[in-house]
Amino acid sequence: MKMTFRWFGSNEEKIQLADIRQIPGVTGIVGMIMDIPAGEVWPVDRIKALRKEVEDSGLTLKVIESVNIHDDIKIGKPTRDKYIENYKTTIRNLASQGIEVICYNFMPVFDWLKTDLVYHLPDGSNTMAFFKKDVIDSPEELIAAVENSSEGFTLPGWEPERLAQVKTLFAEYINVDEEKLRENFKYFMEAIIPTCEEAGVKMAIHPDDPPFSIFNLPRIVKNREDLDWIVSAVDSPSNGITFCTGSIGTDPNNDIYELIATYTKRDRIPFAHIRNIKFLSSEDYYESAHLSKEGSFDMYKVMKAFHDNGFSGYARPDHGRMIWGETGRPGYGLYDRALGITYLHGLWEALEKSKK
Ligand SMILES: [Mn+2]
Repeated sequence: MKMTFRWFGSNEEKIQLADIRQIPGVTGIVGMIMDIPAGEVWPVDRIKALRKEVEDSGLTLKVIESVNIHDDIKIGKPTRDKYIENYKTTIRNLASQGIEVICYNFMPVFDWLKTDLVYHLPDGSNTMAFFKKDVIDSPEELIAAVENSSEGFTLPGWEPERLAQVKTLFAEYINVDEEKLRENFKYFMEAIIPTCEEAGVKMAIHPDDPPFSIFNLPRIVKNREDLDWIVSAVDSPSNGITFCTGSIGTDPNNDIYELIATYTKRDRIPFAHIRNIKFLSSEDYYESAHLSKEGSFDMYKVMKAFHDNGFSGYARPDHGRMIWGETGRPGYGLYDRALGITYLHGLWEALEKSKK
């Protein structure tokens, strides 16, 4: 396991690379370039500059999260071929700078969804939460609510250029059901995987968050059946999964320990998001501290499933709470993610040593 920390770039962050460097056991950054719209080529010089900045701080840049997929690819419009060619160029450009893993998702219109970005916990900290009853019927209203509580930060997956087109996009997805979305996924993967194999890059799809349909949009990364289909759609080690416990695990029917074991064994998890959540009902939850007893997952079992099946990929603690008065981009503070990392390392060390 190679432990990393997501960082949005010096123009986007209060958190300094020098601070991340001091978290024990963190070797690398999960990077991104936020101002490149989906569909455009990532220029080599931009990637090189980011890499230099990260490496100058004593960290590595091996994982990018995310290179977003243009909606024309997901919808299957004739223009998709142009965007697929751009994506292939981006893959080559990233590989030329040492990138090994690209995290992405295949969710229509927008990315992850929480209904409360500042949910207060009894200990005085706050965190993100999801209450199914609060999923507002109109996407516009929901977007306004998210924007109002994002503390002024651009949230990954909720970029302004994307939100501006929401209405148009909804209309374009009217004829895209799950079957059609799968077809379009396969078309995309068949086109890019040879490039990935050649360049030595692994694609790692992030599960849908939440793992069920919202606003009647199709979802194809929700459960074991979906994951099985995805990894078989194009059978290549470059077609992998970002195993996110806090997304796929929010459906209580998904046995995350079994899923981790299955896909680690098959060498299809190049990247993992490891966090805990606390269920308040079978549908509602908040993102708890990482500790098993603070949430609903057995984090020892999570780490054991990775460990015992030979996980050697990149991992990050995913989200954290806001603690000690920290403010910033919801889910992405410094302190609680650092605590999470240290705890995950503790579990890992115990697993390593008890093996002998
Ligand atoms: Mn995640």
